[in-house]
Amino acid sequence: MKIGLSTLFCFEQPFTTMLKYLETIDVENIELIDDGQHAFNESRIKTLKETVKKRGFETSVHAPFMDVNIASFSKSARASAMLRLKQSIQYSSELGSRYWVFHPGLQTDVGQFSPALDWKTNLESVREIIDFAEKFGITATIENGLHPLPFLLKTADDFLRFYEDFGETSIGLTLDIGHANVNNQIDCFFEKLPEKIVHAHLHDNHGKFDEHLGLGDGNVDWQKTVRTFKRISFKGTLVIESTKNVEESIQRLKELIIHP
Ligand SMILES: [Mn+2]
Repeated sequence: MKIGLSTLFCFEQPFTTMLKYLETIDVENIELIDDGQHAFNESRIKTLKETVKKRGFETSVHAPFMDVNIASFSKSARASAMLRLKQSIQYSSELGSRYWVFHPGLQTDVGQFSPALDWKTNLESVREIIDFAEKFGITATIENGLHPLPFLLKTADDFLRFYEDFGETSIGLTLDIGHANVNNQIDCFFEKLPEKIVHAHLHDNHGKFDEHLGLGDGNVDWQKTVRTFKRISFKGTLVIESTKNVEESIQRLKELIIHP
């Protein structure tokens, strides 16, 4: 298991500030966010490639998520979301990232009247995304969403249905522990989908909303969680996605991995 850090903790700060953080962080993997002030472009990819090489980081990328709904009924909105995501896949491939993490589609206002169409659109978009990513030599992985946002995939049972409907597929799951905690689903994901989990996001909360706290600052049982990742022989990266107490979270996770 490797330790990673998401740049979510400095997402509100300029790209150049994020680059400065990259000079000092001591982890194996960095998860970059292709959105907001940190959105990729040709020259940023060049700079990031140099920094990543110099620091010896592996990278993963969090796909654009702001106003992106791959299950949208609006043809133009879905097309613009897909275009943006495909551009992100191309940049991430240029960067040499292994995983590219994206969010499932959201139920729209009309979706409550035709939930089958929501579900179908989401499946079609996911198929298109993983095929496109494969062409660019990068692995797309889908993340569990959370309540109260109307994500189509939140619970382990949602994912079981998703995998069943999707048929033969190699798409892996990015298990977001913080999201799963809000949905009271941590144990369910480990029990029902252990072989699907390829990547993980770690942050804490009190089980009510998505606080993105440091590890140990909410009610997630981190010792049990890290032990479970070991038990299922998880080979991927545990990416800390806290926005507070980031250094403390890295140290805590290192200790938990050494002395589970
Ligand atoms: Mn996440």
